[in-house]
Amino acid sequence: MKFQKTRGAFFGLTVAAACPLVSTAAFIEKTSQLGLGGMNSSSDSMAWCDYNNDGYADLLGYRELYTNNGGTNFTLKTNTLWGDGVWGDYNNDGYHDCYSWMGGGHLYRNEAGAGLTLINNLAVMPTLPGDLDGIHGNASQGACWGDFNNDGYIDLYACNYEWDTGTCALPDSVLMNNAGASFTMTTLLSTTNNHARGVTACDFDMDGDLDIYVSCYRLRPNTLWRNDGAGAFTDVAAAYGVDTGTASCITTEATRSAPLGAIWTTTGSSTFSWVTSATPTPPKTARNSCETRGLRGTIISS
Ligand SMILES: [Ca+2]
Ligand SMILES: [Ca+2]
Ligand SMILES: [Ca+2]
Ligand SMILES: [Ca+2]
Repeated sequence: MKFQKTRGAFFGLTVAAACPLVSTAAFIEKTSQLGLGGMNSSSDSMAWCDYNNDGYADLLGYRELYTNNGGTNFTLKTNTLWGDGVWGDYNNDGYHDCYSWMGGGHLYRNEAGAGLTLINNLAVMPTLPGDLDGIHGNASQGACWGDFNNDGYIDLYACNYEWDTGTCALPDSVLMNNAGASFTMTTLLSTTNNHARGVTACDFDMDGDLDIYVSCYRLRPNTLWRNDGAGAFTDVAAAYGVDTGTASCITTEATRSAPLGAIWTTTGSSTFSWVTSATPTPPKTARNSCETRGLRGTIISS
C-alpha cells in the first residue's frame, strides 16, 4: 500500500496493483454524458471521496461537489465551496469532511452525507498566515491530512506558497486536531518559505509516524519533514538526498523536483524512491530571484 497525492488533490490509501507489460485498457471520453460537462474549468486539482457513504465515489473540483448517482452519472450538489480541497474525517463521525486551502483555508463539516457546512469559527479552524503587509492574505496551493501524532484524529499540513509572482514566500502551517473539536496551528520556520505547492504524507522511515514531503516552486529546495512521533518535524531532505539541489538558489531547474507534486513509493525500512514529473536534462543554469529580493513571509514558531 502507499499514500499518494498530486498537488494536494486527495488523501487516501491506494493498493498497488501488478502492471502488465502491455496494457489493453482503453478510455472513452464521457464527460458530458456523465453530467460533468459543465464543471468549473478553474480547478487545479480534483478529489474523489464517497462523502455520503452510499458506496459510490463522489467528485470534488473547484468550488463544486458532484454526487455520484449509483455509477450512472453525476449531479451537481453545490458550486459555492471555496475551491479545491482534500477529504478527511476530522471528527471521526464516519463521514469525510473537506478542507479547502484557498482563501486562507476553509473547513467544511460533512453533515452525515446530507451536505457540507462551512466552519467559520476561527477558534475551531485558524486562518492560514498571509503576507506581512496585510494586503494580500494567504495564497495556499495545497494541503494534506494525516494523523501526525497518532492520537486517532487526523491533522493537517497546508502549503502557503507566495504572493507577487515569487517575491513574497509564505511559511507553511501544521494544524493539529484537538480531538475533533478544533485545530491548533503552528507556522513553520523560515526554511519552509519555499514557495510550496504540493504536499504528501507517508511513513517513509517505517517508524510508525507519518512524515511529510513538500515540493516547491521557483527553484527552491524541496522539504522532507521527519516526524518525531508527536507531530513536530525536522527537515531532512538534504540528508536523504531529496532536496534536489543545494540551497544556493543557483541550479538547474530540471534537477529540482516537480513543483506540482510528488508520489511516494515505499520500498522498505528507511529506504524510499520517489517519482516526479521532472526529468534531469543537460544543465541549464538559472538564478532564483527570491534570494536577491528577500523573503517577506511571516517567521513564527509557536
Ligand atoms: Ca457517494
Ligand atoms: Ca466527519
Ligand atoms: Ca492527530
Ligand atoms: Ca516516520
